[in-house]
Amino acid sequence: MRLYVTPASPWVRRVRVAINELGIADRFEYVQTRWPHSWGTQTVTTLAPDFAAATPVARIPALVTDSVTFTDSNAIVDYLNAEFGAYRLLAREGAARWKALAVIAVASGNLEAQIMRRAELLRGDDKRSDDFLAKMRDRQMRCHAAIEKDHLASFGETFDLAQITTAVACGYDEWRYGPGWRDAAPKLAAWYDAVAQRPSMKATEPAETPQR
Ligand SMILES: N[C@@H](CCC(=O)N[C@@H](CS)C(=O)NCC(=O)O)C(=O)O
Repeated sequence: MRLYVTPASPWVRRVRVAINELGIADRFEYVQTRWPHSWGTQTVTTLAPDFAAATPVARIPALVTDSVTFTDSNAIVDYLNAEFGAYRLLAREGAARWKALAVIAVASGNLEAQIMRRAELLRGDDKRSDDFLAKMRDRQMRCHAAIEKDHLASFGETFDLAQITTAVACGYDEWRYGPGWRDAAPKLAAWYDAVAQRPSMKATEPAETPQR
């Protein structure tokens, strides 16, 4: 299987953490993608031909298997959880599934805000909207606080997809925007400091995307 990646992407990271937690990292070929800083607002015309051919969405992660191509992290982790994880990272059905999906939706909303904020920042001083940046930051802080208030106490022993997505949202915020998020959710920050030591998290710490 071929997984298109970059070390800066939190969506890629949640897939890679899931892969490492499932112990199946050696089943994948990891293909590094390259992006110009204009990716946030302009069509990227310099994508490698194999990547462009694999995904009309032209975003990462994308997973190419012998039988199917997935162009979204949710579809990828759903596939890996079912095919290789015996539903260990996300319950197949029932209350446990709905509870996890509720957490994932908040953590993903947080990640979307962080990526939109990043794209806006890349537009440059003269074009960016301070109102939009503030709106995204407010969403991030609300999401961190809501996970702390509504979900943290019920996190179980398994570092599952709900926890993985939450940890990746914390980690990206810290890496891109600094420790300010910790004020919004100090208990979540303490939890994050512990799970950030897991080998799956250590092996996938963010780094800047190679430029093209
Ligand atoms: N909902 C998608 C989001 C994927 C996404 O936004 N990826 C970003 C990298 S963090 C990307 O490829 N952006 C390039 C672009 O938008 O042109 C997922 O879960 O995979």
